Amino acid sequence: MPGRLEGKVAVITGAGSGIGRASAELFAREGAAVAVLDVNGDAAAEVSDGIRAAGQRAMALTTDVTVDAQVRAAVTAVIAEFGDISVLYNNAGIGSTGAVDVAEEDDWDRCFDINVKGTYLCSRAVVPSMMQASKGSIINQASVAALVGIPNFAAYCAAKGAVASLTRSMSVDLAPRGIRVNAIAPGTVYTPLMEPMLTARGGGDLQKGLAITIAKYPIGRLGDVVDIAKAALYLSSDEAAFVTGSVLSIDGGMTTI
Ligand code: 1HS
Repeated sequence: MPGRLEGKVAVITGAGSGIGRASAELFAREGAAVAVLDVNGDAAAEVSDGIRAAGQRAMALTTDVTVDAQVRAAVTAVIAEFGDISVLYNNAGIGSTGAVDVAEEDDWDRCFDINVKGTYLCSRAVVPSMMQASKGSIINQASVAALVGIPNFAAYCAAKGAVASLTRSMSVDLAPRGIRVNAIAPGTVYTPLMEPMLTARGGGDLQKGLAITIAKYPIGRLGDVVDIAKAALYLSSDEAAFVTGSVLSIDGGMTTI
């Protein structure tokens, strides 16, 4: 049976770990040639090597999504290796904690640089390739923090809100060119990105922070990286041909209460 992404070329940022890694592995199993981008080149190489060892197609690129020259070089390398890009998953992200009165300016800037500017730079670099093919799917990683207020997350809420708004803006501009643009708004997924926040929430106790956080989720657990990867797979695939401009909550009901 053909895979759901057969014939597609997918670029995934922040794919050396967490949701990005799970998505890279899932997309490759579903037939995509996957470019694994990460600022941590060793992590990207490990993910790419694993995919190739399983007999699927992948390449690794060391890429800081906030540096335009690196982003452009990566996109050029992917097109040279695999051809025009069909899917871009702007997954690379960083957390930032602190209410507005204590949020550090450096953290604020870094949060916006990676989460928002990185999404812009990668999209800008990839869109010409998608226009060439008159089709494509871009998925931006928003968050439940784009939809509801999360205590002590001022910069993060603001940045993810910007990602959701950018998604809607991109979707109207790019729809006439055959390019769909959607965002995923995950609830908390247990990844390395989340550990400092969970530990802080638990007053220095990771397990306590986890328990406090799980209590916010009607479904009774946090997300798993695969929960989010499956949503990204759907949005990447032709099954989502009529879906653009959406912000898809994958959050165990967290934003309903
Ligand atoms: C990090 C991820 O985007 C979720 S933001 C924190 C939400 S919650 O788990 O504190 O309800």
